[in-house]
Amino acid sequence: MALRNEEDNLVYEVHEIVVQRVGHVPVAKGDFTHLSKKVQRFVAHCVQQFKPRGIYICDGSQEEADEIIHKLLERGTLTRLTKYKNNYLCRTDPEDVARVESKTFICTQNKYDTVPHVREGVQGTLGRWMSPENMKKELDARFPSCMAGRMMYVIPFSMGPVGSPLSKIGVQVTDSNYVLLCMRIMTRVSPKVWEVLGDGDFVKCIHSMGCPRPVQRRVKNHWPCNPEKVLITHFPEERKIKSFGSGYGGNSLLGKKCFALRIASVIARDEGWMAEHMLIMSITTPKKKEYFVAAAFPSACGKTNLAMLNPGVPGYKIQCVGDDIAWMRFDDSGVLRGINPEAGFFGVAPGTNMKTNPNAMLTFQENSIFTNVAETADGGYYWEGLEDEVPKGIGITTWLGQPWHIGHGGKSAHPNSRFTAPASQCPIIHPKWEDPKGVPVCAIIFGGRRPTGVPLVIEAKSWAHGVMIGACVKSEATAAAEHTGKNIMHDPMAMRPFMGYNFGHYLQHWLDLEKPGRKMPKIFHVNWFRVDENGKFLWPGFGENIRVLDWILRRCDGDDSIWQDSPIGLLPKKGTINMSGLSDVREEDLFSLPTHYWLDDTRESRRFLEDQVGSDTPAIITQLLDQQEAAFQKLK
Ligand code: OXD
Ligand code: MN
Repeated sequence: MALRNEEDNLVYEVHEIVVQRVGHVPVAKGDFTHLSKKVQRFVAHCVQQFKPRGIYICDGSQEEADEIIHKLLERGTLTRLTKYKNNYLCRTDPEDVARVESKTFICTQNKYDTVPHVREGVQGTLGRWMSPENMKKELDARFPSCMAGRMMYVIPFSMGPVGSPLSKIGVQVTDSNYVLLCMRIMTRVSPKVWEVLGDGDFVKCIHSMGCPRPVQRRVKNHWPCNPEKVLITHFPEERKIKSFGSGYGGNSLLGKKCFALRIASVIARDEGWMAEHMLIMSITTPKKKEYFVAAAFPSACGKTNLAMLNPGVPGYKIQCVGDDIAWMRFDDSGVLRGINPEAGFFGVAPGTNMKTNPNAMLTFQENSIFTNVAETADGGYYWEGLEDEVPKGIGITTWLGQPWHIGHGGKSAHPNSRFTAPASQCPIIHPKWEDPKGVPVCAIIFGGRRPTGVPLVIEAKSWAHGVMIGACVKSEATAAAEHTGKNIMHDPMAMRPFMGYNFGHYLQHWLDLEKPGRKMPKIFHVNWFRVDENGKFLWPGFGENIRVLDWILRRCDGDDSIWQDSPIGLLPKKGTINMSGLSDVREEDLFSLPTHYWLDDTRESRRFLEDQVGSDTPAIITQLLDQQEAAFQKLK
C-alpha cells in the first residue's frame, strides 16, 4: 500500500506484515521457509502433535538471550545475582532436581541391541529397554497437545565446532525457555548450523515440560513440569530423542547425555569412533612438552576439578579441552584425536570453591546460570563449600527460599545444584579447544572413589587389559547419585547411566578399535580416594594429582625404569612418583594390594559381568579376570 504525504509529496511505503504460519500456528520469530525440507517436516510434525501457541526459531544471539532472560526475570523463574554481570539463579520445582535414570529408556526393535543378556532372574542395570510399540503407547499418553498455550522453541545446535568433520548436528524443540538459555551455553546454537546442515540428517530432539495450559498441577517456583510422568526416551535407529516432564539438565539439555553419549555412542559404533563420558585436558611439563589425556570417572568423582586442575607442583601447565564428554576418532596417521562436543560446563556446585577449583570459579563470574543453589544477601551464589569465601555472618536464602546462615544445620543448596557456564570463559581453556581436527590423545584414564584396596595408579598391560579395567570401574555412591542401597556401585567405563547400546557389544567395539598402524593410547586407572584404617585419605588429591599425571606421562613417553609388574597391572616402582614436599604420604599403604581384597574384588567383578553382561561379555575380558584371580590365588 502506498501513501502520499500531502505536504511534501513524499511517498511512504507501508509493507504488510505477513505472519508466517505452520498450520494455524504463527511463527513468532525466524523464517520457516529458510529451513531445509527435512527440518520443516520435523517442525511441522511437532506443531501438529504438540499444539503450541507459537513457533520461535532460535538464532542463539545475545539479543535473543537478553529477551528471554528479561521474560524469565519478570515471571520470577530467574533471579538476577546482582553481585556479578549477567549471572542468574533459577530455582526449580523441588521435585525436579536430577537425572531420572529409572525413567530413561532406549527403544530398539531388538531388545538385545540395547541391553545385554543378563543372567536369568537378574535385574539389568546397564540400560533400560522398551519396545518401540510399547513406548509409543506411553508417548501417546503424554505428548499430544503437551505444549498447548506455550511457545515452541526450535533450536539448531552443533555438538562440536560448527562444521568440524567430528561434529554432529541436532535440532531441539522445547517449550522451556530456561532450556533454550542453557542450550545456548552448553552447545553451539547459531544460524550457521542450518548452513552446515544443508539438506542433511540431524538428531531429532524433542523436549516438553509436560505442562500444557491450562495447567493441571500447581506450578511451583514458576517451573511448570510433570514429575509423575517423566520419561526420557531414545530411538537410536531413528536418531531421535523424546523427553517429557522434566527441565533438569541431563533430562532436558538433550545435546548432553542423551545425544552426545547415548545416541552418539551408537553412531560412534556404526562409524568406528568413540563417544565417551570423559574429560580432555592438556598437560605441559616443565620440559615444555605437551600431552593430552582423556579421563573417565563416574558422576561426582571430581572430573571437572581434574579437567581444570591447579597443579600443586610448580612448572606444569594445565589447559582444559572439556570436562564431561569426549568424542574421539583415529585419524589417517593412526593417532586418536578427541573433541569436546560441548560448549559449556554443567558442573556440580557444592564443593566447588577457590581451593578445589579456582578455574571453575573464575569461569562462572558472568553469563552463567545457577540452578538450585542458595543466594547470599549481597546478591551472590552460595553452596556448601563456600563457607570461607563469603562475608562472615551474611544472610543466606536456601535453594528452597528459606532464610539460613552458616552453622544453621541442613544444606543451603541442593546437593545436585549446578552451574551452567560458557567453556570459553574458563581462564585455562585450551587455545585448540575448538580445533576441528581435535587434539591427539595419548592416554585414557579411568577412576572411581575406592576407599579400600585400590592403589593410587595402575597401568594396563595392554589395550585389552585396559578395556577390562574400564569394564570393572566401580565407585562409592555419593549424595548426588541415586541410591540403590549399595555403597560401591559398578559404573563400567563410567558409562552405566549413559550407555546407548548393549554393553557387551560396546566392550567388543572398544576391543576392535585396536588395529595395526594405530597408536593405541595407554590406559590407566587412578584412585584419589583410598583411606586408612581411621577413614583418613591417604592421598591429598586435587592439585597434587599432577604428580600422578606426571608418572602417567613418563610412561606414555616409554620410560621403562619406573614400573613394576603386579597381578592387576603395572604399578609405579617405589620412589618414582614425585612426593617431594608432601609430608605424611605412606607409599606402602597407597600401593598395597591386599590379596584377600583383590581375590574378592576380582570374583565380584567377574560375577557382575556374568550377571549383567552374560554371554555378551567378550571372552578376552573374562580370561583376563580369570588370570588375575589365578595370580592372587598363588599369593594366598
Ligand atoms: C553430569 C553427570 O551431570 O555425569 O555430568 O551426572
Ligand atoms: Mn557427567
